[in-house]
Amino acid sequence: VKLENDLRSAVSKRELAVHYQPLVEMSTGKIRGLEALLRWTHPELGPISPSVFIPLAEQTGVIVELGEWVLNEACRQVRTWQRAGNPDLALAVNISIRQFRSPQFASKVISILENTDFEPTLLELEITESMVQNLNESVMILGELKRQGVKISIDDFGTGYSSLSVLRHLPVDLLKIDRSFTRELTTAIPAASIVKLIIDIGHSMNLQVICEGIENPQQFKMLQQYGCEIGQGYYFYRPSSAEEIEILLHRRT
Ligand code: G
Ligand code: G
Ligand code: MN
Ligand code: NA
Repeated sequence: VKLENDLRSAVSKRELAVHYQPLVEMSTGKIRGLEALLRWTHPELGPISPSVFIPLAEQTGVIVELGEWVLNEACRQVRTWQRAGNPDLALAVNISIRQFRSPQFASKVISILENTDFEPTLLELEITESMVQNLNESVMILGELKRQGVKISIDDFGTGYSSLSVLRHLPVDLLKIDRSFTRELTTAIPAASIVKLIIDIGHSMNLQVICEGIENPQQFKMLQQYGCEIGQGYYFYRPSSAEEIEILLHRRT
């Protein structure tokens, strides 16, 4: 209960920060976008992992407020980097299920885009297959966002039970192949075959395919051969603070 209350006040106490991890164009090494990743430094306990506090925020409903804060902060920040010489820089933001299903989710996203002067086609909302429990409902929520040009990305793709049905029914733009596949890419034959298959299905549906968790040059080379166009992982860049990202972008433009 303590941690739960602390989380409620974390926003106003400025204990939260958005970090960013670059998404890299595999053929050129260019940074084509950034994934926003929330960080919480508790005043007594120190850094708390999002895999601990996101589920907590989800259970208590704080995630709705927290999610709005992240989206607003990340749009504001990335907009300044777009203005400073990276006009096509995309932003990927994780959306949790309770946030996705909260009243007015789509209209809140749209008003944040307006308030931050952020180009809708440069925003990629990351949802997971498991969030799509009710296809009709999801199609409605996503439809409103799609009409504005917002992109939809399926995070952790391949780990749910409904991958193909999600692709068949939802207006998806990007697939992010889960890092558990990348990890087994050079060691287990089924993982490599599945990754190649996902890349091919994605391309045949005109989707962009992102591979997560790339950690070494062997994985990078193999994915390049498979035709994967976007990569993310420690091999390229770790998630970093806004200050570090700013230096990185400045050096590269
Ligand atoms: O960055 P890290 O690997 O520690 O993140 C752990 C998990 O927390 C990941 O699954 C990531 O998607 C999730 N996460 C990070 N930031 C956010 C956020 O702003 N909103 C939501 N809903 N999930 C996030
Ligand atoms: O669930 P989601 O894909 O949003 O999770 C993103 C998380 O993955 C981030 O919190 C980040 O810390 C983590 N991550 C990013 N790159 C790598 C990587 O190369 N290896 C591992 N193990 N984790 C990574
Ligand atoms: Mn993600
Ligand atoms: Na993932």
